[in-house]
Amino acid sequence: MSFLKTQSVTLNVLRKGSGTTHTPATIIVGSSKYYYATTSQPQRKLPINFTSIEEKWQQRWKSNKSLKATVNPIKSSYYVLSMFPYPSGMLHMGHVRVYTISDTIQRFRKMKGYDVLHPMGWDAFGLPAENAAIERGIHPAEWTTKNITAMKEQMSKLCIDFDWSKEIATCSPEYYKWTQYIFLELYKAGLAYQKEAIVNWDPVDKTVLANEQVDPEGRSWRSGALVERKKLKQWFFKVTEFAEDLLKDIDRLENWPDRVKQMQRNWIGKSEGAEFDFKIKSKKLEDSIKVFTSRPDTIFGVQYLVLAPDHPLVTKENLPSEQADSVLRFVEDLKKKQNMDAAEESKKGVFTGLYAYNPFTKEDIPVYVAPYVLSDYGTGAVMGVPAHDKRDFEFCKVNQVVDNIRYVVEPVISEVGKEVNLNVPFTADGILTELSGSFKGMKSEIARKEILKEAQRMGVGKPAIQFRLKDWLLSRQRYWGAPIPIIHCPSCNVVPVPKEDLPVLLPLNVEFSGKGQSPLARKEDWVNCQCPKCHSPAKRETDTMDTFVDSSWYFLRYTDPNNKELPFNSAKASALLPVDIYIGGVEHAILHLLYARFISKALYKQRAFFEVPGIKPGHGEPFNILLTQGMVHGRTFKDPNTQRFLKPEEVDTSDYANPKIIATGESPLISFEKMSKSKYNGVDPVSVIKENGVDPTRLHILYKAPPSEVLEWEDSSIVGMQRWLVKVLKLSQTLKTASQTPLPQLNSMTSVEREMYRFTNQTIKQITDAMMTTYSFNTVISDLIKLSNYISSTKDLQANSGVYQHAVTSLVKMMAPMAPSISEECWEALGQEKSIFEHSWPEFDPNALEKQELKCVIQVNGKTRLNMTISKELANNASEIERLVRGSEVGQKWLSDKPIKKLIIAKKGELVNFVI
Ligand code: ANZ
Ligand code: ZN
Repeated sequence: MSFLKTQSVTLNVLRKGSGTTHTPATIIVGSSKYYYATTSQPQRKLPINFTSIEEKWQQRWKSNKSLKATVNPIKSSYYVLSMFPYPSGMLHMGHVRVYTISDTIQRFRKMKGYDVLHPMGWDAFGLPAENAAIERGIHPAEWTTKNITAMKEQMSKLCIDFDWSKEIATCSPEYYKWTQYIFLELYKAGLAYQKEAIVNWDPVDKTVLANEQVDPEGRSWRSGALVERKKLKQWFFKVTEFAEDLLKDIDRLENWPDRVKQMQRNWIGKSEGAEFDFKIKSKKLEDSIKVFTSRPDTIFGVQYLVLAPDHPLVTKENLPSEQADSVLRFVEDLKKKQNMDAAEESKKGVFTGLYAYNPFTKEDIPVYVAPYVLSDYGTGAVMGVPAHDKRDFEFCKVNQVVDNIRYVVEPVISEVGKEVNLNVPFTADGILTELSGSFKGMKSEIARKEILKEAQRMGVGKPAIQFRLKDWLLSRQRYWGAPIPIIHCPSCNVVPVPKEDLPVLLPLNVEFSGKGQSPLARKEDWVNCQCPKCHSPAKRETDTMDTFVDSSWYFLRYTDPNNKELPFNSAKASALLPVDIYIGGVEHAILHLLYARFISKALYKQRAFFEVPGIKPGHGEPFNILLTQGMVHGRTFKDPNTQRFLKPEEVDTSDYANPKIIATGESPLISFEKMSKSKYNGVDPVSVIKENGVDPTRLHILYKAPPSEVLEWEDSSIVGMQRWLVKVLKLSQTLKTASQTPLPQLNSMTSVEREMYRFTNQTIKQITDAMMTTYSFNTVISDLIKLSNYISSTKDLQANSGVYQHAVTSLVKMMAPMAPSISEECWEALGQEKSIFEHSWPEFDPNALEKQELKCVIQVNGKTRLNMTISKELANNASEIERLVRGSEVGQKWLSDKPIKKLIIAKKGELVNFVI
């Protein structure tokens, strides 16, 4: 998925109506100049050459056929998925991080005996390719293919073990044929439809723009023209049909981060309340205005109604003739407003001349039109309660609707602040005042129910639920995407392309100017076709699908990537879904994951795949565990005087901790920030690997921070990982000549052996746990370092001890998922013939975990006098403990020959108190 796609343009995006501001991001495009922080560290002297060892093993793995088989294929399948990248042409550290994590998990699972699926592919449609075509004259297909080749090459350097036999590219006809097929399935199920929607229109280039192509001032990124809002027919997926399921089933996602779940809940935004009818008082029309409110308890405070500017009532025929012209002029002016978001923020409105009847207060109240009421939420009309809603309050003031704002709810503890502040609305729940008739004195919560009951009785209202979630606008007036498989016929209207005619191929021979209609619309020989129903001349749909459609089902295709009959075989998909663990950036927390959930649920409902009973999370949820990885931040230098970002060549970093600005000799300001071109703080993964080796880099990434936290990239500390790997390799080499010795029985181990065996097993237990449940690879690595320190500090055990050998082999095996090449090298040094990945993960021996010795605190009359290590078997043996204490010098001193009145053994033998 594209970190890059969301980063592909340096513009700010404001999602309409949500108030969510997406942070501006920066382009990292294949061929553009990109500054990398220099990795000019003093050359380190290391006794091994990581690159040559890594190359040796990569070669061997390639030719080793038996590696493809799982170690012990009795266990079930395990699907490890990392979000597929947008082929920008260049890997960045974020990619390296995500694939290192997924590779570690999948190698571990393979060694555990699972039949693992770890696929990779390309999210290959999208705007940057089209822009490359417009700006540089390269065909999007060519640009994309080149980038894929380049990135695959870079990936191969990272030693990531992807199953390339499952590779997919969303821009290939073999893939998008099925994206089109799924579109048709949804169409057939009534889940894809067309309606008018507002799009960003560039009046200079005469083209539709994506939201990302409109800057915060509302100007086109290319022409600089102020973008207009135009209504065009667009295609939608009916996500709202699944709103309730998408919301409810979030509770099933036990293994998703809470933060992501909350973001999804907020996005879906369920709101419960009521719909009220207000009868219009007009000779011209017999109608009522329906409003949606979340606060039925404020019905007595309704002092006016407000309609959205494109509410169906707002027409010349419906409005009183004195006001009609001015209202329509107001609405027209709004359409021309450059910045609609600002317009919606504005509380200016216009009186329609209409009045409506509030059935509770029995008053006629004025009806207004204003842009702060959105046409696509609720009923597109609101009841104005200035006393209790902030927006209504402001509207009332700005337009001088009424001068007595009527407070119908007051704070519960009314004694204290009985006087309501009339300069602000009171928006909380409270107690209904005497202005609420028979509902006076009720708490808001109860009043909501009672008023609703009364409204139902009078036939003027009913309970209602609203979702903030909107249907998914999926059509794009763009070339580089999957064509929507629809034909428009003058007599039959909208006709789906018959499935046997799929794919609707994207014609390659088109012209890219970036102006006017999309290249597809201008390609007449492609557009003109025959209606599949009546065979008369017809036209193809020229819109293509949003790339989120491509990525909303790719994980299903991986389960059966070469299927020529269907998008995937249902039994195959059912066997592998839900994805066991999905790893990717948190920037996809909302849209991608929501769309993938929607498509999965829609296909699941059609039984395109099903669930093996008992497998969580169920109900067509596609992803079981979600691991959202944090960003990689780069070391950033700024001039302390000007705050200007400094380029790598302006800073002398030969002393890593004390960099100097070359021109002035001053110390720059140092911070860690999101890597970006404009901050010159990017790090090129390929050169990092070249310089430091793959395995040290992988370990470094995993060690510096837990997966979900920000990683502050400092390649100066990779050397720590290099040194440790060298140490483990040496440790393995000490065993080279030793003959392999079996593990002795627990009870025949010496105490030194017993303790090392315990330590090793304790480490296996902890690490296995972390690899299965917490993914805290940083603690895994520190546990491995502790184990290797323990092994090398145990001087009493020789290389030919079975316990010692067990400790070293376990250490190397547990290192293998994270540092595959060096672990193989160690494994070979240990005299092993088969690849380490053909061996299984070490199992821990629960019997070994108990400590054989007790650290025992000896007290005399409650005062601590002595610490002693005793054998565990003696823990309850009072006379033996007494003998040992008396036998020691200190014990002898405190006890001398005095008789023992009482001997108290507490804490399972860890505390012994002699009362004398
Ligand atoms: C009267 C009222 C009184 C309201 C009060 C709120 C507080 P949520 O909870 O987010 O769903 N509303 C309804 N439709 C709207 C539209 N199309 N455009 C703008 N605002 C709209 O918000 C529901 C509330 O948002 C509704 O409840 C309505 O204002 C407003 F003390 O009705 B309320
Ligand atoms: Zn026809």
